[in-house]
Amino acid sequence: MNNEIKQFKKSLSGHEQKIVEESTSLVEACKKHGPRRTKNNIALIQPRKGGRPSLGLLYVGAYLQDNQYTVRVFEFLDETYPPNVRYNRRIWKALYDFKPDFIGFSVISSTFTIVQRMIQVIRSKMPEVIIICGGKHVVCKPDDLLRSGADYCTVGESEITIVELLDALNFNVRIDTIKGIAYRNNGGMHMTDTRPFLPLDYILRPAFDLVDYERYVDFRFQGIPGHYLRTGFIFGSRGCPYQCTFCTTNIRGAYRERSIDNLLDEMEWQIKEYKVEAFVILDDIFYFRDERAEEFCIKIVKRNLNINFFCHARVDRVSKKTVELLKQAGLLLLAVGVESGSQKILNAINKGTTIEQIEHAFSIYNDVGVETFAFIIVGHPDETEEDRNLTREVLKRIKPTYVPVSYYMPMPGTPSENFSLSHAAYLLGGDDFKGFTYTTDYPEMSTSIPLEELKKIGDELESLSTKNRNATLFTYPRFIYFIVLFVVCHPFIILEALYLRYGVHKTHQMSLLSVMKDAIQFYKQKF
Ligand code: B12
Repeated sequence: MNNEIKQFKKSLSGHEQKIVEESTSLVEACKKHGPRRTKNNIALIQPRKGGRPSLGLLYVGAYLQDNQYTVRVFEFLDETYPPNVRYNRRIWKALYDFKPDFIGFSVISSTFTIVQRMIQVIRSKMPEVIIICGGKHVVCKPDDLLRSGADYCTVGESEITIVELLDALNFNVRIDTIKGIAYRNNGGMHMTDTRPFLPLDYILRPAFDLVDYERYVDFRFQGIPGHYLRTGFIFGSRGCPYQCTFCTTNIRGAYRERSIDNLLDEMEWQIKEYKVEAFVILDDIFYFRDERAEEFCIKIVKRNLNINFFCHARVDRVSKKTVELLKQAGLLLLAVGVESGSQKILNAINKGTTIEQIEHAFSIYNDVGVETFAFIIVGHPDETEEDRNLTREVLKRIKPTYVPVSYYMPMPGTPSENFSLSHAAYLLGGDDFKGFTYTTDYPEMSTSIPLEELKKIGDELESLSTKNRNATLFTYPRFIYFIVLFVVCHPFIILEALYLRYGVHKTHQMSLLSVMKDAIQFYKQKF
């Protein structure tokens, strides 16, 4: 056993060692059965592809590949944009031609209704295939997918669960002993014991080769907001120690960290393999502890990685020394959940921060000269115009670089859901949620402000940014070169985007550049 594994095992607690041993022997046992398997093809489906890869799917893919399953990822595009229907037809054909034994869906709440429809299509076209669902919506509401026709759900982190489940289905092993799954049984849902969390350093890297990761890296403006860099995506931890009422990260989750060396090893690997210039660190909270953030900065410089990065932090955990180190190490943009300028609302969402902490943190960020991405939420049921005025005042005082605004959205399994749905039932006069898509298209679920007005409030707060993130893209000559080339080569895609933005969706952000971004998104997503 090489030194590195010895070192790693030594770093584990007794409990973690037990989990690693159990998981390793389990995976090894499945590998031995491999050659005798009859069902070997698994299709992993991303129902609505975004500008960033779904690493969750690629982590699962890595374990399936490691166990010699034949794995293919199929990424469908958002069909609310008619041109994507043609594109998806090609993906469906590729899926049928692959003749999968298993189909695995990655489901978040905003793609739940899409997955429902896809399961019906698969049930009619490929009745023998076994359908397995995983992902954040499954963590919150596994029965939603089982009642929609899925055979099994893997609940929570599924790297080991998926290997054990497929092995059991291949060799008709009893499945009620497999931790972390749910399935229908005698008319009800049966959920097995919770799968223990794996130490993050033990987990294989995402199987980036299952998607065209080069195209994600080269997407550039879906990377760090306001920047046009070849951008990689990476996790340094999972979960979050906090309990905001609107967030689903912590349902069946727990905050765990990768070692900094393990994280930097993957960064170095992505830089070498994909010529990554910058990273979006996707953690819900990356800058949590000063000592770990400082270790990260010191080692990045020591390893001479020379990259930029974007990460998340909290206003109640900030030291000037660490922020200075983060800037020197390549921090380009720091995302912070400000959420509201009203202490009443901060308490209502259980944010655990104060207005004083917000102001203190931003005085440090602005002193050090770190660009900031200040998340704001509008539309909380208790929010009044006076609360929104407080938010305006605070934003004017703290001067964030960018102010991305989202609408208070009741997420399944979160405290916010119980309130909003009862409120929604009153609004909608009944409890038929068929049209409900858990996307921001339905803020009425939690506030009595009409959508159009809420969007105007959102735009007005967003205009309190000290910079326009679209405009900063023009500081990159490569972006200007790309835009000019795009306009010359793809005039019809731009006209299509104009028609869809002004003719069909009538969305509120009418700036020419947002239309251009749409057009580029349409075009660049088709890979
Ligand atoms: C990257 C990301 C995106 C990307 C890609 C999203 C995607 N997954 O499709 C983009 C930028 C497109 C995106 C957009 C949005 N996102 Co987002 N996003 C994330 C983020 C930061 C990381 C996801 C990830 O890779 N996690 C890491 C892996 C390890 O965790 P995981 O995904 O849960 O995967 C594990 C298990 O769930 C399971 N699993 C997952 N998939 C599968 C599939 C199979 C077959 C199996 C067996 C198992 C399995 O195994 C995995 C490994 O253990 C998460 C936050 C987070 N911490 O997860 C938010 C998150 C998923 N996003 C969220 C939201 C709300 C959105 C938006 C609606 C935001 C908005 N208002 O517009 C949009 C919707 C876009 C859409 N496609 O409809 C919420 C979802 C909440 C919910 N209940 O669904 C999250 C959880 C943020 C939060 N804290 O609330 N997002």
